[in-house]
Amino acid sequence: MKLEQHHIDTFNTDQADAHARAFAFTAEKVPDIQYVLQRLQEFQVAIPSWALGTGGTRFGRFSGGGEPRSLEEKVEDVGLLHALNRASGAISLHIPWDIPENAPAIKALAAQHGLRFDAVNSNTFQDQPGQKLSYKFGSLHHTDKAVRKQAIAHNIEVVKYGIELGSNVLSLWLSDGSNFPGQLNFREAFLRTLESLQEIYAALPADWKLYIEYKSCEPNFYSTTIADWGQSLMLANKLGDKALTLVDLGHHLPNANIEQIVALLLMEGKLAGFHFNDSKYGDDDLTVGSINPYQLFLIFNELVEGMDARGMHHASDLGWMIDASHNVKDPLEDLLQSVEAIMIAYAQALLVDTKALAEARQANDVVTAQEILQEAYRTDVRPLVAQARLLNGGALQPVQLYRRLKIREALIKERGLKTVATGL
Ligand code: AOS
Ligand code: ZN
Ligand code: ZN
Ligand code: ZN
Repeated sequence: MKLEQHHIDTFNTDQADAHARAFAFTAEKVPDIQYVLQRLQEFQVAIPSWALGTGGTRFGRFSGGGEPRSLEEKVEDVGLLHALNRASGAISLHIPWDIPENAPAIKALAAQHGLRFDAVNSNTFQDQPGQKLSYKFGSLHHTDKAVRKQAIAHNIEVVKYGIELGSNVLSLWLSDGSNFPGQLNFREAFLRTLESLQEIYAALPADWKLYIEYKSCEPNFYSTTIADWGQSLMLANKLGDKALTLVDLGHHLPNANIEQIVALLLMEGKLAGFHFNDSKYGDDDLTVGSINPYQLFLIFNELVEGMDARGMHHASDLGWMIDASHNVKDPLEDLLQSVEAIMIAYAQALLVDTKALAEARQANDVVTAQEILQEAYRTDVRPLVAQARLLNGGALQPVQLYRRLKIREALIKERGLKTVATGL
């Protein structure tokens, strides 16, 4: 089965009346509905190639079948998501899981689906077959210069692939750290990381950015060499303007105030963007908005306010990406849910009465300040998000249409039941 525009149009026609009523009900209360719809129509979230298969845990992996067997099929899956929601217009690749053997052909295929290539990700947290030196004790922070050199060369190679694909961001996450006290000299490990990053930074083309992702723990459980936003920011500041701090929502110690971190990184001009996901315990990588949608809204509230204050363009001045995948859902349905959750939080943030909020804050009227935020958060903005999708040519209810058209069944038929996509 091939998803075609007429499937979407027929489905939307069936739902048109119910949608029009719901939209009118919400839109009536929004002072500048055109502004909100335009922002929502522009907003795009990149899909990570490694989320297109069922995620692994170290205990097991249960493929639902029909997973992409090649980079081409990964691009096709993201194309499918984008056709349904018109808000997933980019794919983020991971090297070496996604080596583009024929970059112009992959680029052309992506363009056919209206997709561009978002950040390219390097991998120095696993040893690859045939690799000379091991990353068992880290990569860019390694005590052995030869290992550091190998990891630096890999990152520079990833940039080369990115250039061929038209990407302009290298996104870097290091698992480097230590498992036991005494294992590592923290200061020396940090300085070796900085030195390695300086070499990678020097190899970046002029219009490229380097995103430095931090993570509190895992796979190392005593220390991580880039463990938090302060450590990432220190590196980014020392490196220069192209280096920025990437926030993955699952990478903080419990109860961290992520929205405050976001506000300050943005203020400093050092926020790269996001890996969106949700979590209850740690780096759970659950569907965005499935555990704590209020936190997601509060983050978007800081983003909208902070980006407006700096004259930034919401859709294009930060990197928006999902980093979530799970064991028990159809990955494509999961990704549709994640994008929807992001759009909802963004729409709610666009509804915040910022002027009234500023006045309440000035007067220390705590109750009113809370009421203003929750007024926006408790508005059912789903019809606004659906309307933006409709205007973009997408489906009013992407998951419903995906199921109605039996897309997973068709993918299983085409690709087989025992497929396992490369990834975690
Ligand atoms: C790891 O925990 C990070 O979230 C990275 O973004 C990682 O590169 C990604 O999960 C895929 O490897
Ligand atoms: Zn991440
Ligand atoms: Zn992670
Ligand atoms: Zn994660």
